[in-house]
Amino acid sequence: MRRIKQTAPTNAHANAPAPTAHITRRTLLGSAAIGAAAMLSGCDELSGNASFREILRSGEDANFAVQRSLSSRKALAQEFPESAISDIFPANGTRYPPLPAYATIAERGFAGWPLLVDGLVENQLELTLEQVRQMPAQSQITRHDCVEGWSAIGKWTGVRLAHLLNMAKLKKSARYLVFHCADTLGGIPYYESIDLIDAYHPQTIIAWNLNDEPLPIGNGAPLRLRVERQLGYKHAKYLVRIEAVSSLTGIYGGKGGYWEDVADYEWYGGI
Ligand SMILES: Nc1nc2c(c(=O)[nH]1)N[C@H]1C(S)=C(S)[C@@H](COP(=O)(O)O)O[C@H]1N2
Ligand SMILES: [Mo]
Repeated sequence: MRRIKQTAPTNAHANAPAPTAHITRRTLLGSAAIGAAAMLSGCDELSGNASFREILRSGEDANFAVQRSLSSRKALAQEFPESAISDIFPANGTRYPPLPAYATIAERGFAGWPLLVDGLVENQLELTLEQVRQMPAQSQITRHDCVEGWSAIGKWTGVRLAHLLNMAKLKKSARYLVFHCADTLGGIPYYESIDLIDAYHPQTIIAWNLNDEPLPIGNGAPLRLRVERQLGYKHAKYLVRIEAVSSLTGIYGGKGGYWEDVADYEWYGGI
């Protein structure tokens, strides 16, 4: 941890304001009135998971604050019409992973790019890009908000993370998904993590297209996470491995993400 803290972050994030300072909370407020019962009935996939059931039980102890935050976590991010898509979708953070193997596979059009789903799963999945692209796809036009103060609207196409998790079958002890990336910033691997609420959220996808074209290298080719209720830094690019874990302790710096480790960004970067 100390080693990481002493490493100077390599881009403008070092000078960024507190991650959520300028982002409004209206999306949370807008859904706060939805009752916990309504939220639970739409929650089949999650309710099959033992650790999530425990969270729900703690919510049943008349802890209204817990129930309210769970129901707002289920709300959808705003979607936009095609006409709202930004002319240019910026690339931020890593724009080209420094690993030599990345350049090699990029030259082959990412043929055979591996995606491993492992950790606390019954069925480890060793997938290729081609297999992932064959999976049921959905598209969504959403706004990406970076803490550096820019936003852009893009159309993302990919498979629901829930689909992959249903194939892999999470063990009861799984509570978080860790997203391992092919790039490093300042020599430190980029990674991110989310909980099971976001993992099964209907807009959480592993995307391969941006605006109906394969992801540009700057935007995370060939696979990236879209977790639409959260800020830009959570959307891991250059995805090679999804690991189910019971705790974030001991994973890299232990705070659940690259920017969380090096600059104390909030682990839940809600928009
Ligand atoms: N692997 C990886 N993922 C990453 C980053 C990165 O540097 N490496 N930067 C993050 C940040 S801060 C933002 S705002 C978005 C930028 O996505 P974009 O390049 O498509 O705009 O990716 C996020 N995911
Ligand atoms: Mo960002």
